[in-house]
Amino acid sequence: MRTLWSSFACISILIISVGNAVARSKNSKMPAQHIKLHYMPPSPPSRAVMMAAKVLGIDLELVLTNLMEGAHLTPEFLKMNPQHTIPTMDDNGFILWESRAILGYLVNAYGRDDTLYPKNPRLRALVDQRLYFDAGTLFSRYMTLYRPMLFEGAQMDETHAAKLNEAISWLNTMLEGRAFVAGDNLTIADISIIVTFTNLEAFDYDFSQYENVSKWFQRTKKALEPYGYNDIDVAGAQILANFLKN
Ligand SMILES: N[C@@H](CCC(=O)N[C@@H](CS)C(=O)NCC(=O)O)C(=O)O
Repeated sequence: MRTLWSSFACISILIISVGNAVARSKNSKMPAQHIKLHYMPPSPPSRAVMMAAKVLGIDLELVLTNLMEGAHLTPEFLKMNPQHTIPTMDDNGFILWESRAILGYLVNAYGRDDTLYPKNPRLRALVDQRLYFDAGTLFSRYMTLYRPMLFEGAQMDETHAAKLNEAISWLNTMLEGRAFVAGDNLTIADISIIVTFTNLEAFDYDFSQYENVSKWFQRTKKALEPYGYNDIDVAGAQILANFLKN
């Protein structure tokens, strides 16, 4: 496990430009200083935040936080985030963790409009419902199945796989008559949820029987392609897939 992550150890801070210059110059709401994001490339919630930042045209200062070397357990990191999780955001001293909260904050603070996270109470409630479903059910069931396989060398547990399939079937129903998970356009809920499916695809997990989900996955991939889908999401999932195979 150490070997996998140690290849990242030499990089402490990496700044990438995730904006587009035109969007940035036109948008007076852009942060005065780079927003720092403590992350690791394979971390699914970190990948969601990085893609959302790209969609918003925000430049992130990516701070590699090597979990395998305990970089999240140092006194400095724990002072910032006692829960020691990545992603953790530092926007000029404003610290926030929990990827879905970060996604909402970035749109509220820096979105040129509210498309990604609507202000309309009912539209927003649907996005929130999908985000809570993701955090509490979908991603949680994915982790229950894959954490032992990734980190303990366990075999696939069919009971846990059935529970994950049940969650995917619920998402399939939520997508009935909708192009994206909460309506007709891409929102932060799609960005949060897609990382799980990118992992499942990289792990050769078959979810093709869920037709709405399969079509949504292709549609959302296309929508996010200009915003680092391949470089951020697929590349991160591939690191995990290689880890799983080894
Ligand atoms: N619900 C959190 C999950 C964060 C999380 O568990 N991140 C993992 C890496 S993907 C982590 O930091 N693990 C280290 C730890 O919990 O000590 C989110 O969406 O941000």
